[in-house]
Amino acid sequence: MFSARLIERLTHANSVAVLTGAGMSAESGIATFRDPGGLWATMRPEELASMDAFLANPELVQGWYRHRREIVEEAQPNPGHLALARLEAMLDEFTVITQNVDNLHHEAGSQNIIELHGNLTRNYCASCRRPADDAELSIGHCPICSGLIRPDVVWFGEMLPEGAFEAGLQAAVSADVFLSIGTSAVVYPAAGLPLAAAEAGVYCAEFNVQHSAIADRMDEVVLGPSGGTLPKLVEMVATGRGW
Ligand code: BV8
Repeated sequence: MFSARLIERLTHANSVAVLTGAGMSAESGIATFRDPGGLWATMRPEELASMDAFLANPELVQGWYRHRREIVEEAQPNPGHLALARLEAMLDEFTVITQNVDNLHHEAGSQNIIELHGNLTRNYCASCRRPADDAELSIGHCPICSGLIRPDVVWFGEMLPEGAFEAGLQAAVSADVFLSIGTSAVVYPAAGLPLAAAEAGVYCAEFNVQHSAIADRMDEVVLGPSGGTLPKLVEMVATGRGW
């Protein structure tokens, strides 16, 4: 399943960075974006995850995010999320760089998390930027300035949160090992992180159920659901580190 090289490197690593995508949460029952039956399979991203879509039809977009938030609130971290939190506890430096907006890494106990695309459990007013709760997302308008309430996620065409990508890039290129987990690696600038790590000579492994767009740039690809492969990996590393 995974090479002795990967176990060896993780056993002796000081610093590890991981990039996670929707596949990380598939086994928590949250649909991915581009797999058959995924969120985008029935609609195009531009239709819902963009400022244009929001301004054109705010009720539709607000309702979609409220629906996704309800799904996320029911979802639990899966053994893959828990394995990453366990691995973090063993290492001096560990960074979870996530594209996911489902809050599951936080709920799993991971500490050092960079949210590249925001977090679905937060909303704010698009005009005065005051934080808003889900009830206000349902009502749709800010009680202070009557602006539109939106989810705190990064839409297509929007900049990532200030400094998030830069922090993720720094973690990726300075790691001893970089894992790209459950991402199709088609969304930029996030998908540039595994490539930057590979360029910097970091040992890179992809964990996916199929080869992603960047698989051939990785040192190895571990095929299988991450909820199964990550706990096995971490168990072997824990043994190697005497944990
Ligand atoms: C920006 C939040 C600067 C909202 C999301 C042309 C070329 C290159 C780039 C572009 C281009 N045209 C436009 C761009 C830029 C654009 C982009 O990259 N577009 C792509 C689609 C071509 N990027 C942007 O707009 C970004 N901003 O560039 O700002 C800028 C600003 C202004 C003007 C110019 C430039 C902002 C991107 C953020 C968009 N927001 N989400 C929401 O969630 O509603 S993106 C969305 O896709 C999610 O965040 C998601 O995480 C992300 C990536 O998808 P994945 O996570 O990889 O999920 P996917 O379903 O694709 O894949 C799942 C994978 O899991 C699969 O590989 C599958 O095999 C695997 N899997 C399934 N089950 C399992 C599994 N693996 C393991 N175990 C399992 N059990």
